[in-house]
Amino acid sequence: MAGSEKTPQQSFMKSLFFGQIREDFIFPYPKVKAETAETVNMVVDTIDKFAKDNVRSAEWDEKMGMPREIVTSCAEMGLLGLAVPEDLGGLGLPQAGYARILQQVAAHDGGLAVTLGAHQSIGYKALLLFGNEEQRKRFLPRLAAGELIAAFCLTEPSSGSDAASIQTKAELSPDGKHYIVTGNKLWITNGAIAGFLTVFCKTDVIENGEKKEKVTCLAMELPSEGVQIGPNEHKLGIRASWTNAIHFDKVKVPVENVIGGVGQGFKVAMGVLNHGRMGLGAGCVGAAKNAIKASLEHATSRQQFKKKLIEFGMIKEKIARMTMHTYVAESMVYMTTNFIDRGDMDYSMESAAAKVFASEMLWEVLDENIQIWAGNGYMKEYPYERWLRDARINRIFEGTNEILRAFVALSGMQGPGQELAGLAKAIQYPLKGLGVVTDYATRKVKQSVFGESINAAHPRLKKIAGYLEEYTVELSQQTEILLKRHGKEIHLKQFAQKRIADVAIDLYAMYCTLSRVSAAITAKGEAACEMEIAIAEAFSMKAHRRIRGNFKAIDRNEDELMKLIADKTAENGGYIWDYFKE
Ligand code: MYA
Repeated sequence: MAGSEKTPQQSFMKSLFFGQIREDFIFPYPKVKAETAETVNMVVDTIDKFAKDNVRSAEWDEKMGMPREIVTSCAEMGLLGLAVPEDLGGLGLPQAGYARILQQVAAHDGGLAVTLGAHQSIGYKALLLFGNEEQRKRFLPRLAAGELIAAFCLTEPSSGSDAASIQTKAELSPDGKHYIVTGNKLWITNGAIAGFLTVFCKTDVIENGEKKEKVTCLAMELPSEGVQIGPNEHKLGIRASWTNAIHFDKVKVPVENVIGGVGQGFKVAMGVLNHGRMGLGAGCVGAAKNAIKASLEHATSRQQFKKKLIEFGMIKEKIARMTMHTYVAESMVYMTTNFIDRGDMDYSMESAAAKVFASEMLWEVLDENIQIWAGNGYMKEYPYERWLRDARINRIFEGTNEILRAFVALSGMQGPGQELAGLAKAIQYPLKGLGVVTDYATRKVKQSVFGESINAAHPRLKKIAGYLEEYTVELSQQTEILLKRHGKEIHLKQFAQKRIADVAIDLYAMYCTLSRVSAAITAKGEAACEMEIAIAEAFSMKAHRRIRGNFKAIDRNEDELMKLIADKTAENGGYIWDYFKE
């Protein structure tokens, strides 16, 4: 579809739900500017050298913490102000450069990546994105220099996925000069070392003459009277990082420290997380690359039945899948960071999709790495069980993959849902609504007769483009069927949401890969891109089978049976059978 044509939403994935392919958003695959690449590559080398001499992952895991001086050394290397503008003391990197560096840190140590990520992916990101000039000048230089370490305080004992339900309260002081904050935050990364907290609280606001409670984001500098930091939590993985509960008892925060406006905190939190999820996705790519290297080390040296492991088909299949999924995840991450760097559109769905794909990819890669290392992989003597423990959190934090799937499905369906509602109204009042009906009808006729076409992909990848053209139109058709079937109840239909989200994530993954491999063929020629082409084709064939299955299951599925099994299991208080008592 031509780039200049009107689209209902300024987001690539949202457009897919209308059956539209905004080629102009994703082709050509973004290229990093030479000067950014130079800086980033230098920092990457520095990290590798530093890690070799200083990162002691096994020891940190065992002792449940890294020395505080490691964070200081990271600050000295400029790693705490990666995206802070240069005039405020940072490296001024775009999101893509930031992500690439976090990717490298994660390749060395998950706990260290989380510490640096919690500081700048989310800890002071609200300030960077929504802070006013005075606030940015007051805090960012010290945050970039590591004088202040930041933490993001959203989660509470009773508020995890449901971020809007936080209870921490900020009340305006009688003189109107301060907010008085009281409440509890849970599992706050960097809590124990933080000097700067981004705290989300409920505040009273007046809207249309009515008093309401809305979320507000506050910058809190420590030490502050009334702040109590709990002990470091015992965790399954990322044990090198600090995770603490934080209690606020009537803590005074100046009103000048409101970030993004009173009552605007939910949007601030979501904006921060949309960025944060890209750092996490990139971290997963870094850790996966490292695991592939480890798997190969064993697969190419260990012999069984007089053959190297890599000569066996079942091991080849694993290595191929690990490489393929890492490449696809990387393609999604850097496509999405480019949306952020362009600054011109909504990338919330894309960043959620990349986080889900990358975190599940890493889990699978690390699991297969242990399988390849087999008995050795299971032993503490090797780092692989720790890698798996470290990676488990990625499917949970910065939005569980379940809540992000629901978000992808419902955000995608929101536009078509509004259009259908508008259509229903327009049909009721045919004269007034003629324009709406004609626009919709024209698009539908065009899509069903001519389909959508992809012109910017390399001709060598025609087959993949063909799948995408077909499935994008089908996504919009199936969305419409679901919306007509369930109406507003679609919010409650999580089995359906999961299927639609999985299709949308697979489609986005295919589009990103198609664009990247097209660019590679154009730059290097087909012969030099044999492996990239194989990855794009193999992934799209696998995704094609999943997508077909998901579409089919929209009408023919076992959802009711699964609900019955779950409900009965819950009613019975667990699994009831015992073969020896039957
Ligand atoms: S931090 C804690 C992480 N917590 C979460 O991620 C919470 C997840 N929950 C949510 O995201 C929201 O509550 C959901 C919305 C999505 C469920 N962008 O009615 P609504 C808009 C833009 O749907 P709800 C941590 O883990 C929406 O359009 N806008 O709201 C630390 C609507 O707008 P409008 C968004 O049902 C980890 C409005 O908001 C978004 O309440 C440390 C209301 O929406 C969005 N995304 O729930 C990590 N979502 O009214 C360090 C919603 O205009 C990591 N909206 O229509 C470092 C990396 C390390 C790497 C290591 C690798 C090895």
